[in-house]
Amino acid sequence: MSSPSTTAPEPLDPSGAVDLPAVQTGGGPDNATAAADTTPASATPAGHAGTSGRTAGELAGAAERQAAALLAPPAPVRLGDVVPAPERVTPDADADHLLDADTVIRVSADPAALAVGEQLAALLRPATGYPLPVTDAAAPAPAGGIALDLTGDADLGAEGYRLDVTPAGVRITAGTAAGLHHGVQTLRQLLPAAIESATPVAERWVLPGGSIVDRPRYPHRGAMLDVARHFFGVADVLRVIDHLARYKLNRLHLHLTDDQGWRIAVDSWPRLATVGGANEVGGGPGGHYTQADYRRIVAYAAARHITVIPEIDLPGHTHAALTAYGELAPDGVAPPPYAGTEVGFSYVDPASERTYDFVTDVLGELAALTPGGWLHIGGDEAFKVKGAAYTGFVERVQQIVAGLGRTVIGWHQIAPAAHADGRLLQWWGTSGDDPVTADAVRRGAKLILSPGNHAYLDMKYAPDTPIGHDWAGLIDVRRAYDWDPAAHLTDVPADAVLGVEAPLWTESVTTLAEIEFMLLPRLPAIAELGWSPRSTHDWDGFRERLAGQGVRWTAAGITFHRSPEVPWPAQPSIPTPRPGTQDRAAARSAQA
Ligand code: TNX
Repeated sequence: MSSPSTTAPEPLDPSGAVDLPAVQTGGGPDNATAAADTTPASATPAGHAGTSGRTAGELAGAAERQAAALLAPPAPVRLGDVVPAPERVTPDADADHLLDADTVIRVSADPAALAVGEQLAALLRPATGYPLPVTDAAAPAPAGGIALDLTGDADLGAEGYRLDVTPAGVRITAGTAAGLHHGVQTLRQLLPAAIESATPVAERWVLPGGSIVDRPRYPHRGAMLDVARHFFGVADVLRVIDHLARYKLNRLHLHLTDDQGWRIAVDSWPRLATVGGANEVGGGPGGHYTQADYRRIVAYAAARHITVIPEIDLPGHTHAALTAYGELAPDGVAPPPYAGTEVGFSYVDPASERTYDFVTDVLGELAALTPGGWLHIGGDEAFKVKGAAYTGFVERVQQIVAGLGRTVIGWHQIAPAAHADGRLLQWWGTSGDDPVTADAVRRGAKLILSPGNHAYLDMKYAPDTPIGHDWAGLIDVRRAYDWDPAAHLTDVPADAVLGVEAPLWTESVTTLAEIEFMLLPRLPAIAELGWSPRSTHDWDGFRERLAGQGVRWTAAGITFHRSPEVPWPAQPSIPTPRPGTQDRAAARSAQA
C-alpha cells in the first residue's frame, strides 16, 4: 500500500537552519560541557550564584547576562499554547525563564518523582545539549533551575499539577507523580518547538512566565490500538505510548485478539499465539507478544502514568483462537486462517464448558501480567450468539473477571447482561440515543465514550484519505473535536461518563507511519475533550494550538496528516531531524 501523504521526515540539513544561529555540532548529552561554553545567557540568580562559590567577577557576569535575558525577545510560545488546554492560565510577560547549561532539575526525594525528573532531563538533553543533572531534595527549590515538588497535597487531585515560571526558576507542584508527569508534558510544550530535535540546536530555551493550574475533566482518557488485524511490534507500541503521554492520556487499550490474529502468548494454551498469531489481514505473517514483551509494554506505559487495558474479544471475533484449537470451534474442527475484514461470523460456544476453561485460563494469565485494574472482554458483533445465550455468556465471563479481582469493561453490546460491580461499557455507536445502554447505566454501569462518528480514528478524514473506513462517516479534525462527552447520550447523566477513548482499528493500517497519520492530529482533539474543562472548548483556539503541535511533530520526525482545517505554518522554522527520533531512542533505551 502506498503511504499516505505525510510530512515525511527530511534528512537533517544543518545549513537549512537559515533563520537560526549556527547549529551546535558534536554536542548532545554526552558532550554537554562543550555545549555549555556556547550558552548565551544564564538565568542563575546572583543570590544562588554566591552559594555555589563564584567570584565577584563571575557574579557580575551572571547579573549582566540576567539583564540581557530580561531585555531579550519574549518567549516564542505563549503560556496558554498547550494541548490539551489547561484549566487556568495566568501569564506574566515579565517572568520568562531561560534555561541554560547550568540548569539543574531538583526533585522531591521519592522514587516515582525522581523517575519523572529523569524523564524530563531525557526529553530536554538532546536538543539543548545541556547536562541537566537531576538531584533530589526534601523540599526542592527551583534555585535557578527546575523543581519538581511532590507535595502529597490532595488539592490538585490524582493527576493535577501547578506550574510556576519566574525569572528565578520553574516549579511544578503536584500531589502525585502522575501530576508531575503531566506538568512535565506542559513544560515541554512551552519550550521552543526545536526542543523536539534529536540533536543539539542553538536556541534560546525560554519558557513563558506565569502560572498554570491544571487538572483533568475525566479520570479515563484513552486510546485503543488494534494489534490483531495487523500486528505491530513492541517498538511501535512504545512510540504510540509516547504520543499518548504527550497529550496527558492515561489509558492504552490493546485489542489483542480478533478473527485475523491472536497476539498474546498464553502458557496454558500455547498454540493461541504460535498458530493463532501467525496471520493478519491480507495474509501477512502476523506475530504475537511474548509475555516478556507484554510486560515491557505495561512497564513502559506505567512509567508514563498510563494503564494498559488488555482486551480479549469474546464470544465473537474469535476465529484466530479456533484455528489454534479446533476443540473450541462449535463444530469441533479447526478452520483455516482468515485474512479478510468481515466481522460477526465467528464465536466460541457458550454452551460448552471447555469454553469457560479457556476463558478462565486466558483471563487468569492476562490478569497476572497486568497490574492495572481492568480487563476488557469485548462483546461486540457476536452476531451468532443471541439473546439469553449471549447475556448468559457475558454474565459468566463478568464473574470470571470479578473472581480475578478486576473490573470488567465491554463494548456497549454487553449492556443487556446483568450488572456486575463497577462494570464499564464502552459506547461506540453513532446515534447518541441508545435506551439499552441508558438502562444499563441506570442499573449501575459507567461509560467510556468512543462514538464511532467522532472518536473512531480508523475513519477517513476526507473522501480522498488513502486508508481507513467510512462506515461511521468521515471524521475531520473538527468532527473529532466538536462534541461534548457529558451531553452526548440521551438519558445518560453526565456523572455516568468516566471519560473518552479514541480507538484505532487497523484493517487498513499497516505501518507505524500510517498509525501516526491516523492519530495525528485527531488524537489530541479527543485528549482535549478528556482533559480540558468545557469552558475552554473553542474550535478556533484549538486549531491554532494544534498548528503549533505540527511544528513539534515535524521536529521529532513524527508523521501526521496536514489537515486543511489547521493553519499549519508553511515552513518548519527549525531543522528537521532524521527519522529515528528521540522518542524512538527512548523506546530503545527502555527495551535495553
Ligand atoms: C467495528 S467497533 C468493530 C471492529 C471493526 C471496526 C472498524 C467494534 C467494537 N467493532 O471490529 O474493526 O468496526 O471500524
